[in-house]
Amino acid sequence: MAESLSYKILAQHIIEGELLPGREIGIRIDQTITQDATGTTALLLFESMRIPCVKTYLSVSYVDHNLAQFGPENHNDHLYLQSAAKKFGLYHSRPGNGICHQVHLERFAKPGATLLGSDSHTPTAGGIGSIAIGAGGLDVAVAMGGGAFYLTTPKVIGIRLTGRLQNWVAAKDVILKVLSVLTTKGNVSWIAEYFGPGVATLSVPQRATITNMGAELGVTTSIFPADEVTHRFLAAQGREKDYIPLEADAGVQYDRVIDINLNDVEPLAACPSSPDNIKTIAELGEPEIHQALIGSCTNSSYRDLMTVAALLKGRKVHPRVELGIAPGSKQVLGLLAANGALADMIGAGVRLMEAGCGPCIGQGFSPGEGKISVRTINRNFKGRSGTKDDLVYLVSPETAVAAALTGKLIDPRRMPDILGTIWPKVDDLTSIPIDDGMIEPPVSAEEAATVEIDRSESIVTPPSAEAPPDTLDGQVLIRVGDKITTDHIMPAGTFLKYRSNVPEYAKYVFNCFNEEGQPTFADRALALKAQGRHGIVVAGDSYGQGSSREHAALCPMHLGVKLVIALAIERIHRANLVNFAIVPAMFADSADYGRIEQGDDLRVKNFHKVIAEAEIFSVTNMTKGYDFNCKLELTGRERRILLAGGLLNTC
Ligand code: MIC
Ligand code: SF4
Repeated sequence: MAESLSYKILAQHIIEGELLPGREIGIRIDQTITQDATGTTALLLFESMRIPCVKTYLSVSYVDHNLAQFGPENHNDHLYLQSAAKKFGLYHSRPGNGICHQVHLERFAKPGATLLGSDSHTPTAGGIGSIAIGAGGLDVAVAMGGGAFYLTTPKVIGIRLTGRLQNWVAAKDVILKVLSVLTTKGNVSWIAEYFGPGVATLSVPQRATITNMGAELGVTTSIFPADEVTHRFLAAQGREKDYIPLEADAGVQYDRVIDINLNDVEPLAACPSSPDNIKTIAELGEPEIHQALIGSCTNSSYRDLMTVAALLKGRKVHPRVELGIAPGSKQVLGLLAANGALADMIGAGVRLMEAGCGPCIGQGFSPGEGKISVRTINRNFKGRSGTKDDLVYLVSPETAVAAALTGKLIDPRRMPDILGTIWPKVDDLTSIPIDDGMIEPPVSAEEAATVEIDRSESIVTPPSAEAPPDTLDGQVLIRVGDKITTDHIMPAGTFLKYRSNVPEYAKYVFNCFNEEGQPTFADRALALKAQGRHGIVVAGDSYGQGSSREHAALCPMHLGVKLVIALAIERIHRANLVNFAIVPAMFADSADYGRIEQGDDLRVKNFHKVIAEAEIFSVTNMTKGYDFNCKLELTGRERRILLAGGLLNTC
């Protein structure tokens, strides 16, 4: 039978189960990524498994998120990660070397490999033909120890690309177009596989922009074939030996097909405050902007930034606008410095930022209130920029630079008329001077044995989970709406410094919903815990969208939360809940969501039996005096993990 590319790679890596949509499979993981915001916890959990050395072909620990270093905590984490990498056989990419996904694409990602990363944008490597999946840190730790990664066998959406992008239209516009069709909801357990004649017109970094933002669709991953374009990209990186041609079999029947003619794609924007709130730029009426940010793992490749530099050359950023640029990697920054493009940016008045995540995750460069910020990043969830009621538009580098030069969010195709500029065609480099000096390779086993792990006091061992009680005597600590992201559950930005200290970080669970002068979510949860009772979270559709951060499960767990009841829960967050023994349930009848209020006491009897075998179970609302049904869609493995009190207890 003709097979999709995704199924071919999955079939080569399957260890348990059968490749049948909806069934759980376990796959072997070739490579892993951790980064400093999730990596400290992941490596602490790996340490607790007492495995002397990683068992993957390659595991890389990146430092790219917490570069602001307000106070000692981030630096303490970085030193821990550097020493743990030496001890356990990981590569260590030092701060300043760049964003994990960009560096991984350049230096390590391979067609046909499986990659698991404790970051939701790990599917960036799908641009080179890897099956690259984002997961919680504990799942990545298990994979580092040689354990399988379990997932529901996805269905495959084939996205057929034809034609060629017009000048001024970018790969970012393609993925925004896909988001306008598929939205950020309802795509759990699908893979987006790109195919068709339009594929060959896109470079690897362009493909990676598209697969990167597949994370916003909520799909398991996105993938492109590996072809001559991939071959040239790898050759330029001095990695020709990593190339293998890969594509779907002719005549493959995808579970669904979407057609995109690249000729017809227009410059688009994801408007405040969701990546699927898509409009054409032309529709927006050219609003004034005050800020532009070019960077992030979505759009900070050499090609992106050379395009931007060429447009800035000899011009000045509009006086009302601050333009920040954060290159994706040291390699990109070095190339821009060597060919003079950096001088063109600086001459135009750019605020140059470190090669790292920086403002993408709310670390500085927060926009003023009511001021429009256009950004080439991938998420515009309300408040993620660090400003409560922010107005962030997600756009391509071409659109961002046009806005920065004119002060207005204009269709970049108007640039020739307004500024007399021609479209700069940037060719990919065929050879790149390679300097991996900021990547520390693993040391020998003898040297590793002598390494002392650098563990400061700010690094606190993560608390362990407990098995659920047999009668759940709980209270609804909060009832939230649809599309609640992990940024709502656990804020990032300036709170990132508490990532290695769960008791401290847990004080800020659902921080954006806390009201001044009122007990916080943490206060309410701890008061309940002190009575020997448990917290319950009630949520709407698509709960836990966005990042892979397992702290969105780990911190509520620490506060005594044992049950989440939602209309739907997103893949990575759902897995993290199970890993930390919080039961992820769904309303059997969506009308029951509207009947529950914060503060209601809920009771579930025979909870152990329910977790062990029930598909439907009854919950009593003690406060309002009625019963309602919930669904449990769990595999046998997940049921065992929950009953054992979390994944670590089963390792
Ligand atoms: C993000 O973009 O939200 C992050 C920060 O990269 C997260 C990881 C984290 O919270 O540390 C992600 O995307 O998984
Ligand atoms: Fe970093 Fe932003 Fe990419 Fe997350 S989305 S990895 S914060 S650049």
